[in-house]
Amino acid sequence: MLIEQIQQVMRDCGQLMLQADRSRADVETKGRSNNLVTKYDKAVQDILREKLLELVPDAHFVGEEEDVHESIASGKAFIVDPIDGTTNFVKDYKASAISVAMTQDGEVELGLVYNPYLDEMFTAQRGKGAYCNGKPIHVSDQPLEAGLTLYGSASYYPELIDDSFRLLRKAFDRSMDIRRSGSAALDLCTIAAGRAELYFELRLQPWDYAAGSLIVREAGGKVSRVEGGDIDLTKACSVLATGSKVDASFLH
Ligand code: 2AM
Ligand code: CA
Repeated sequence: MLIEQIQQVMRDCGQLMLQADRSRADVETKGRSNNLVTKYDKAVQDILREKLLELVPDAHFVGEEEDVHESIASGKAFIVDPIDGTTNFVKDYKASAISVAMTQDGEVELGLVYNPYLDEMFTAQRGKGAYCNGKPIHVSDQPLEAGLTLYGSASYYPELIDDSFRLLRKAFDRSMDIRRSGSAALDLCTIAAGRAELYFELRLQPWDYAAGSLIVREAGGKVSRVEGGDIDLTKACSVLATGSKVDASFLH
């Protein structure tokens, strides 16, 4: 089955991440000095492009490290982040993941996020539930007062930092505590698995959230923009994900 074949490709890429010689990772900056890319981001993306297009030859391919982003509006497309959490990868913080979504006519049909450090493979097919290593997962049914808030600091966008911390303070006041992982894809899977109740970040790219958004929804959670309205897979937008008993309207 296609979803199993994709998982195998992602597990192989995970081995490459685990075995990486980070002293020779060729760390470069893109734009601001905190926006990093390594030769491993590029190597993993090259493998994903080759192997995924072997599996689905007529699909378009959109990857973080690609210069040209093909259209996802019609037909099949892969939206791929070879290493989500690159700063963590460079620091050996061990919280990074490979994220692969497959869309059909602009809608996510398959979402997979693989965390090689914990050997956790999160998967979802539209209408068929969400799984971690083959076991069904569900979002938390706890209210925020008994919950954890995850957030991304939008550190790449200076104009958003004040707003991020203002909203964080509001969420902090309403939850038990806060956590910051540095990988949006893993944060979304953490919500899907019911390990935390609320996640937000004020600007992400589609490859950061395409797969994770389906995994959250299939696990019974809600995904929207922080300000309300649906997320967009064609351009950067904010992302809010919550468990089933969280009222996040205080963030709008
Ligand atoms: P990345 O590690 O793949 O670059 C951290 O706050 C999250 O923001 C990570 O998932 C990171 O993905 C993502 N992110 C969003 N926009 C980014 C940008 N312009 N540059 C780097 N990371 C970005
Ligand atoms: Ca990345």
